[in-house]
Amino acid sequence: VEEPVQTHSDPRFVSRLTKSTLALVMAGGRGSRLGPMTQWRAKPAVPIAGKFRIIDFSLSNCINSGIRRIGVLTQYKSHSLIQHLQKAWSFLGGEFGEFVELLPAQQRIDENSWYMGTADAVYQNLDIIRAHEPSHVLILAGDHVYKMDYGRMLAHHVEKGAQISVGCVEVPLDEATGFGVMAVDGEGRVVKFAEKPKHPEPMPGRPDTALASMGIYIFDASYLLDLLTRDAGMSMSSHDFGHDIIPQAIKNNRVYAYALRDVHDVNRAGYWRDVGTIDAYWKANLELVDVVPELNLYDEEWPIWTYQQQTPPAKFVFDSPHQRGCAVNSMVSGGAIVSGAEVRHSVLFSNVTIERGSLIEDSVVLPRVKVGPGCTIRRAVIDEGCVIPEGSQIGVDLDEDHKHFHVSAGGVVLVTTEMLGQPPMVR
Ligand code: ADQ
Ligand code: ADP
Repeated sequence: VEEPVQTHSDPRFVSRLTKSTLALVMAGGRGSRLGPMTQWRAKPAVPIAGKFRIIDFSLSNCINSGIRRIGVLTQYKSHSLIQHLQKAWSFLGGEFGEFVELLPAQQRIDENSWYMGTADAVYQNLDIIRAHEPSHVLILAGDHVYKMDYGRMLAHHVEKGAQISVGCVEVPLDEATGFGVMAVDGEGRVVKFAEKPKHPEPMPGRPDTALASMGIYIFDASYLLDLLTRDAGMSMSSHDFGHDIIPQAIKNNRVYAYALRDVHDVNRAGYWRDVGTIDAYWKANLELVDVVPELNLYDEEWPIWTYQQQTPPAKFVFDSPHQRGCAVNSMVSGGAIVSGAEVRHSVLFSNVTIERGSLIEDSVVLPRVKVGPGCTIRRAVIDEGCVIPEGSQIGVDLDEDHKHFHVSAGGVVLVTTEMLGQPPMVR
């Protein structure tokens, strides 16, 4: 067991903390607002940004922060997620006490129950947590897209003498009802916490803004064990961090907020997206195509790790005198072939093929999609493995699209294999 860490005067202050922390990534939720996209896979396994899966962001943040003991709690439709974790994240083999460990819903405690709320998911793994003897437990969501140095949050936690820290971010008031909304005192201590309130409270003097929980928490390990054991015995509890544990804890315990963004600190600029809806998912992908995107995937100091299939380079073929093979303002992944077609302001994932005369605009095209000749696709998300027949018009006439596909509130058309009458191709 590590020496207790106290102050910044210890040169290894942060590295001691990260080393003695166990991260638990919650990857079992359904992500139901993504609708048909999560019919075959858990939300953390949804492909994003050309060649990643959503969960790669939280896991990369851990590695880049120096937290290398990680458990991933899986449950719902986890096949694709587990496959990805095994291919991409098994390099921490345990030799140096470092690991990415799968913690499937395993009915360890009660044979009749799968995980209920998020706190229950952690409670079911209590003996595993105990065995690792961490000083702190960092609880993360596997379905957020962001870069964050958890080392700074741990340091803040210890300096404040907190028992729990809650990561938070300012959000527009009209979006706040989807989050845990909190209020803090002058010292940053959380004094109010309402999970998904109907009428969220704005921040003092900021009528259009609310302080939202990112759903990520640091706990002193011994304190977490106590809290969860107590919560498990309460029949009225839904065993959820946002609904039960945090609102209860602020009454008697030292719960502090840690802001992802801080206007006074350039190192805390903080990009964060909960890509919970089709519109948010579409937008988060296309933002990456901006000349200088808010989320820089090319940052060598904070690499996002993933599994990469071996693919040949992307290829652009000039098909006939009138038909170009090109992509502009776009990201195109390996194995893609754009033949006599045009791609504008779009993201093409691995092994996508676009045939002659087709136009793809403002769209997100997932791995192994085949677009036949003469198609127009605008403002769309085309799910993994779809085969788009010759001459299809998607995102051109939304009334027509409504009949066959899923049209989001923001007018983005989602096409899945199922809607095309094709077998699922999710990997
Ligand atoms: P939600 O995101 O709505 O709110 P929830 O559905 O509990 O919370 O999911 C949190 C994370 O845990 C997700 O990554 C999900 O996949 C995962 N998860 C859910 N149930 C699980 C289970 N049984 N086993 C394993 N993993 C599970 C939360 C907080 C809010 C906060 C938002 C920010 O409750 O206060 O504002 O996150 O997005
Ligand atoms: P940082 O300093 O945070 O690394 P940069 O300004 O260097 O950010 O930009 C990050 C990435 O954004 C670059 O690696 C590059 O891919 C892309 N980028 C930035 N400016 C341009 C530009 N003018 N044209 C095309 N891509 C750009």
